Amino acid sequence: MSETTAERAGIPATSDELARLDYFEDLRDRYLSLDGLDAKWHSFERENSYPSFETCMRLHYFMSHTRAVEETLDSAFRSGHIPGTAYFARGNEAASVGSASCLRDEEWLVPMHRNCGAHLVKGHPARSIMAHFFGRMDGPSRGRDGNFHIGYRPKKITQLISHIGSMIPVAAGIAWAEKARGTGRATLTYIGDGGTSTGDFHEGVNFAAVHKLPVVFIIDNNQYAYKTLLKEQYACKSLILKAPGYGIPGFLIDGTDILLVRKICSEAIDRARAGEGPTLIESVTMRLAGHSVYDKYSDYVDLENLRRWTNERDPLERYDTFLEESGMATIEEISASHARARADAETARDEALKSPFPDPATLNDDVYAP
Ligand SMILES: Cc1ncc(C[n+]2csc(CCOP(=O)(O)OP(=O)(O)O)c2C)c(N)n1
Ligand SMILES: [Mg+2]
Repeated sequence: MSETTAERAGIPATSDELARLDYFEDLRDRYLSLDGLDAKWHSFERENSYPSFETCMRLHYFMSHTRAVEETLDSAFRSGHIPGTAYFARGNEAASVGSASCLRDEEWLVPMHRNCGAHLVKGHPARSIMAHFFGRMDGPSRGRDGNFHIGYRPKKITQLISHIGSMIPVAAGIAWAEKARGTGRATLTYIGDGGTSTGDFHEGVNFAAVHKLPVVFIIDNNQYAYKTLLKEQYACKSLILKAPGYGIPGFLIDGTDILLVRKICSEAIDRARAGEGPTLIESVTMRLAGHSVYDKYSDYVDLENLRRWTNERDPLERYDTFLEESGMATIEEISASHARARADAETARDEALKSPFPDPATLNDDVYAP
């Protein structure tokens, strides 16, 4: 089926619709675009957005590998191999893999703590990520740090600053440098729904908008900031309504649909490369587990909402179903991809556990202390 002109152009969204916006119900097979105060619904015609078989299966492998890496780390934590704590991103695999898969090798990825999939698809080996979590020498910080406070310079992935919001001005700064050098390269970064309440978010997005910088901002709206609910986080109906305030285009999408994430992000990255400035994308998912491994999620989560998102919007299950129903892949091909993704995660864990701990005598090496 081909996309009609009306679908491409969009159907105006009324202010009444925007005031009643429901992330679960209203983003079924469609997305919202905002160009100034011009808000439009677009239906998503998956049939027009099929990548090649190889790309489809590559995306599948990395989504499955992301989940396998995080589940392997979760059991390693329970076996006592991870000092401190660990944050995982069950439910965010499509948003992370779909977006970061649009970047070129020479472009910078500026991830947050729920973007394991972005690390993996950009080329950060699972073995390095795991060695970092285990506090070993083969991790990028050589045992000095843990959790997702991690970067990987060989693949142009920045180290994460723990203070929420701080990476937005970093991404804007990288994009400013790319623009000054005339490289034509885009930069991609993420922020949580909670992170949008920080001053750094405002400063970074505003600066990028004013200077038309080649950067794409993805708001990973997973409906919680630790225990803080969305209604306690912002008073507008959706975070995408902030885009017109900055004078940049905005898109509100279902972040559990990898083909939609790929379409919207690749278009935003192309605009950045072409010198057309930043884009704000609100990617809605649900954090399908606790804030961290020690969090008693069931104490405060809306269990009915969690059940809906788990049953109907698990990104991996949605993509498995799509691949099979569209005839893109057979059940055997899908199962083989899952098996390889898991086996690779387990091999990475075994290899990472062979890496030594740092020598205590070298504790202060490479550590900045004024
Ligand atoms: C300035 C700051 N305050 C608090 C924290 C502790 N903290 C780490 S993650 C997190 C939740 C952030 O929520 P959100 O931005 O929605 O991201 P999510 O964890 O949901 O992906 C908090 C409060 C921090 N790292 N930095
Ligand atoms: Mg959040």
